[in-house]
Amino acid sequence: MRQRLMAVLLALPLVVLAGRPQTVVLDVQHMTCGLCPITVKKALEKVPGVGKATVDFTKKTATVSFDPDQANTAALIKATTNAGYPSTVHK
Ligand SMILES: [Cu+2]
Repeated sequence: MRQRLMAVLLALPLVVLAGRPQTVVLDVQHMTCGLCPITVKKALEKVPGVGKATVDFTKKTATVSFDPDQANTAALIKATTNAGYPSTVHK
């Protein structure tokens, strides 16, 4: 009984800390060939907290869902920029 209570108490903070996933669309520059989106996707998915990144080569955008407690838009932009693809938030 006591052990179960302890387990519940220990698990609680994790539940509280887990933020809702947030999604952002980035305009990505310099994607000139079909392999570029793969590079951009990989760079984004390496950022801690990023769940899913999809890159649209035709629209030159990247749609990224991430945990706002671990990642933020600036970190995502930095990741694509470091990979050679500067990006900005799509408006
Ligand atoms: Cu390319």
